[in-house]
Amino acid sequence: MRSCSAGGGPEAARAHPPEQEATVAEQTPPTYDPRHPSPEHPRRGEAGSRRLTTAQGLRVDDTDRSLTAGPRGPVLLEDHHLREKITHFDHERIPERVVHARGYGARGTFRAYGNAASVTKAAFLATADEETEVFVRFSTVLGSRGSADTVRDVRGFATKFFTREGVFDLVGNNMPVFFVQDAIKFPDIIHAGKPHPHREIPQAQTAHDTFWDFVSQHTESAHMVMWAMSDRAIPRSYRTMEGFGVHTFRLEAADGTTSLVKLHWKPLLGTHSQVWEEAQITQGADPDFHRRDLAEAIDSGAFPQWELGLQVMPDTPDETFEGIDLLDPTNIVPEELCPVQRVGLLTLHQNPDNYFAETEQVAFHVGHLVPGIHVTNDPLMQGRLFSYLDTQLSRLGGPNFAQLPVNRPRAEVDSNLRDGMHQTEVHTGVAVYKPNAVEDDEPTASPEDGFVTLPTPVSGEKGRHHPVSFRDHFTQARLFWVSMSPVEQAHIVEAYTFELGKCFSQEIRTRELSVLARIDTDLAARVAAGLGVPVPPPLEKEGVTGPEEAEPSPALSQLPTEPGRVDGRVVGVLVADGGDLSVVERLRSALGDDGAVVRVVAAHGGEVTSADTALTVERTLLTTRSVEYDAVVVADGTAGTPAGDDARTAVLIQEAFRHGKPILASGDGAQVLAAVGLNGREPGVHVVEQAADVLGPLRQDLAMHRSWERLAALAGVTG
Ligand code: HDD
Repeated sequence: MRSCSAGGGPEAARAHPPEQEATVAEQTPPTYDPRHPSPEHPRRGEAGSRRLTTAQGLRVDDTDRSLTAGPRGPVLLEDHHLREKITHFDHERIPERVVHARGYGARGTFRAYGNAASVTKAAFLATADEETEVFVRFSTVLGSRGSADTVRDVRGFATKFFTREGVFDLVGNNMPVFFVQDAIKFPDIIHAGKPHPHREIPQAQTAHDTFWDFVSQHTESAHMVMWAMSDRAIPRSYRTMEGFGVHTFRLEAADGTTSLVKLHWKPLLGTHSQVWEEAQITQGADPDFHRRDLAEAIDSGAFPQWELGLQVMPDTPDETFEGIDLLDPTNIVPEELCPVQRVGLLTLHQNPDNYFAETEQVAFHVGHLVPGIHVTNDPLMQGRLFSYLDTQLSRLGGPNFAQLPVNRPRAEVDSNLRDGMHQTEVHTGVAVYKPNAVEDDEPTASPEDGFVTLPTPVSGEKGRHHPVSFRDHFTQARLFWVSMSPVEQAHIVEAYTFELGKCFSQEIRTRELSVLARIDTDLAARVAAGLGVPVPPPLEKEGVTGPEEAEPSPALSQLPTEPGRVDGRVVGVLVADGGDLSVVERLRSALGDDGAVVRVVAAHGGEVTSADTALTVERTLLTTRSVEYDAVVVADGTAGTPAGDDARTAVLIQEAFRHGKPILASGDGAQVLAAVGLNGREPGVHVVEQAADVLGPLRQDLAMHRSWERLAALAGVTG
């Protein structure tokens, strides 16, 4: 079967002898795959029988040479394959998300424990052992789609639950509060944080004048800014981040009782971060650090897991709890006041097959709710209910984005929504209205088990209000500050000093320092000292109150209180030809079952060999950097070799040291440490006699994430 219009000639005939052609039946995938939603119209054939075609299914004879009039003649307009190929390419990009443009997704399942039934009738939460498919997208907020993963920023944590009652989207962040209380300010805070419009710099960061100009004047942001300056803004991995629904939701149980509820994701690997210098180096050494980490962990079977947690509070008329206004999204409810109850387990076990089709086209919306979960009058949440649908219309080019494979509900869809751009359904029937006598009034509404909005009372005068309970801007910022350990406080001081140090306007710096002075005098004094300026008096602002004295909330600190899991942790082992290579095998067999990865690092590529062993080199000193590892081991036999003597080895060890990572040396590896001034008596640095002795201290240190004692000492604080 040859086509004249595709330019088939004798050559093409030779390329496709008739006996090798696959039949249409052979091209049909055998099983239904939700990502290829139309089994009648398969896009791919079986491996080994795939043929390049045009968008119309026409087989292409040659995709590398345009149709020309003679070997040196002009290209002909009639070459449809050329025009289709170029036009399609020209339109490959869609507008990136205005915020959260840089993201990475994964598929998984959510399994309910069933104990949430007393709080919500949502089937995916209330039914014990019910499994629900999910798609999760993690993101940074400010950077463009091609920006680096490890910038200082808030991380998005958006989860799409494909429940049997419809799609529920939990569009959260890795921080439990937000910068502004009212959605009307969202464009302003984002404009202030994004690159300056005239030069479009700086990319993906808040360390510039417009951001600090905004937040120092909108002091409701003080609490969120404190989170953004903390280690939470530079996570070690998406797998080690908490997630939060931020707003208070109203949950409804089967018996009609309602509660005010905050939602949390608790990572089973613990909550861990990088340190700032490490995050900065990672931006250059591996801009894809977080997406690579997640993809590799899933590929290797170290599936990341989070428990969904609920803080359940009484649904009182004033919508407060212990004096905290639950409609103000700049407030948390400390876990010590209202414990987080775990109600289900999220497991991410599958990477997307196609970044664009899935991660880019997934469309979340705060208004995608299921029976048993309701929104509240939080003014930030109310604005979001408008924004997400609106943005998908322009981002995805029309109202039918729910039909894209990644967004398709698993619950049956039977609506009277019709037509529009990119309609892929072939709707049948004529009665697309209600009530209708033509088709038995179907589909019918479900007043009993459909989504029924709660009849919550609404009253008040129209106006642009500023409730008194929204005016305390500082108590919770102070609460966060006093809940941090000294080393975490030192990191916060460093972050404020870095960011304000990047501002050019002295007025803005001084104004922000006056905000800090209102939160805590010590914090303000330390940042001012770093900037080399005097501490201004605490900010005075009409109509703004706080801080009240606040009890610390230990749950906010990230310092581990006990050893954690080491899944996906990476240990770099520096080895040399002729050295003791046994340490690699020992560590692999001991840590491999826990999902940790051991990488061989050497001076050269290929293999390193010793008497009876040969190991494949995975990283050389040219291709690696310390940020790739959670711990560094220097094997016996490395001293005096090109690996041991290389200046980049010294940098690797010095960086690992500054970033609080476990460092171990066996045998003469001690001399390599000695060359950078380490003797094994420093916290988290171990010099052992032989390879067999490495494992114990390494496992212990990895499980605590970092040497906190060393990080504290480096920061000049104790504890
Ligand atoms: Fe938003 C995307 C989280 C406030 C408007 N937001 C977006 C994403 C996350 C959040 C995780 C990325 C979703 C994805 O991966 O596709 N946003 C939040 C949180 C907020 C918040 C936790 C406060 C509690 N957002 C917020 C406000 C507005 C928006 C107040 C507007 C009034 N957000 C958007 C948006 C985005 C978005 C413009 C951009 C792309 C998209 O929606 O799909 O509509």
